[in-house]
Amino acid sequence: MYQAEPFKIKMVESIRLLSKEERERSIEKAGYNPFLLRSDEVYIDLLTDSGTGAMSDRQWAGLMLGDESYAGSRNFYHLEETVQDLTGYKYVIPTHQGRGAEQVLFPLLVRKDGQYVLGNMHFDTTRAHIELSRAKAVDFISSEALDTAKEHPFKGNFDLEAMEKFIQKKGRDAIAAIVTTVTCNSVGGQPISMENIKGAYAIGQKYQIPVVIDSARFAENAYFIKQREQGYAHKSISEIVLEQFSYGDAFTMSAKKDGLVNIGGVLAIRENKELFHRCQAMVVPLEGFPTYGGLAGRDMEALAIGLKEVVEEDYLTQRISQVGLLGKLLQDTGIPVQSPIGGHAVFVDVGRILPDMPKSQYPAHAFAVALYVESGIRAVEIGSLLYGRDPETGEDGLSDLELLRLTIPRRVYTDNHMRYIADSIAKVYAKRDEVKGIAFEYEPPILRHFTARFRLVD
Ligand code: P70
Repeated sequence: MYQAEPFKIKMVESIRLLSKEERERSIEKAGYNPFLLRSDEVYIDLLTDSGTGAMSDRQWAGLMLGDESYAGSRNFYHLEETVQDLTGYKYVIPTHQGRGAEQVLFPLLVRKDGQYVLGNMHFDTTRAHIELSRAKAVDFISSEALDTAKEHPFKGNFDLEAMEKFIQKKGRDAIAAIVTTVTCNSVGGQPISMENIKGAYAIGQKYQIPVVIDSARFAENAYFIKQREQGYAHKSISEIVLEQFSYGDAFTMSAKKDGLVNIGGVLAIRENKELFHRCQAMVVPLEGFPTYGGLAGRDMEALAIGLKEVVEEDYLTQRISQVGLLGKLLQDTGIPVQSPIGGHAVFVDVGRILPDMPKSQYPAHAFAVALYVESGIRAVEIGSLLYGRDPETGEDGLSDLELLRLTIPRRVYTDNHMRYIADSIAKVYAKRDEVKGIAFEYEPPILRHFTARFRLVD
């Protein structure tokens, strides 16, 4: 039985496809970096699912209930209560977005320079905050994730054995924290099983290492657990979410994803009052007074409502199946994608499409440039460009995978848009021999992909 969207559309926003000549001029002006395009130059924007979703009528109504008091806003208490109910965490601090929570928490967890933070796979801003705190981020993603053709229900899982061996080798004092990222963004929005989340926490407990859950896409992960993990089919999403969070000591959340808001974040501590007090002290100079943390009262209200909507199963079914539809359309035309399809995006394996292009010419980014020129679609590279250089050796081209992420905003595009996207990718794929590599004109020292400029190479 086909399931249609559990919403109808009350307001629309026009989008326009520029001519091919205009698109060529736009991308050249943007230094061949899709991040530097103006959004008016983009027809379908698949750069990110972060802050790009559509709010519901209830959330828009919530904006009108904003209490903009500097201290003690009623919207803070609504948010606090909602987060406590959803996650079981006692201490809740709003932040302006996910990285706001990271910049408060990580420097407090790293006790001395050169400590390690271990993760299934850290996302780029998380990695940056770990490095800014003078620690080193190490990934222990399961080997299945790196073979995009291999079907596995939980490709976001840690290789727990390898992580535990690393802890034993370095000694527990060398480890600042374990970060469990749900879903695992960098390998394709791939879920991590409850068993594995629990296993990472058990290791944390055994060696007394704090476990932080990077929870940007917590509801999508819970949905996959319900679908795929034995023993969860009959549980509600809220029950699964609560259990997921129980295997952590703190969490950071970019609420711009599963919070269903355009801006916002959360830092929460389960029960460590002392850590909470240290976070509270740091949030004041970095983000704002602890009852607003960089958000307007109205933003906190919209977030409290969004966090209730995102665990509705009808919503998640449509969300995950729309991403799945795009993935299936691509698979049906023989385009290699990370399989099974993840929660928030389809990841095209450009490494397999352009096997002869050197990593130093950033094949997935080159494909993104060609896709924009072909169709006005903006996608984003998740590969060697985003990965960056080794901070010690300066070595480049280090990513195991060269992926192009087609990130689907929540409640924004229709299935017809998915069909247009699939057709456009197929067109570039058919002409893949003509895709030109790229080289730096300007390379920023940190998080280089956001602001770099390039030229095409033959
Ligand atoms: C994305 C964005 C943000 C993110 C995340 C995880 C698992 C923390 C954060 C930081 C970033 C991005 C990437 C490419 C293009 C545009 C934006 N992810 N943890 O799209 O949260 O952005 O709120 O500070 O995925 O994946 P925040």
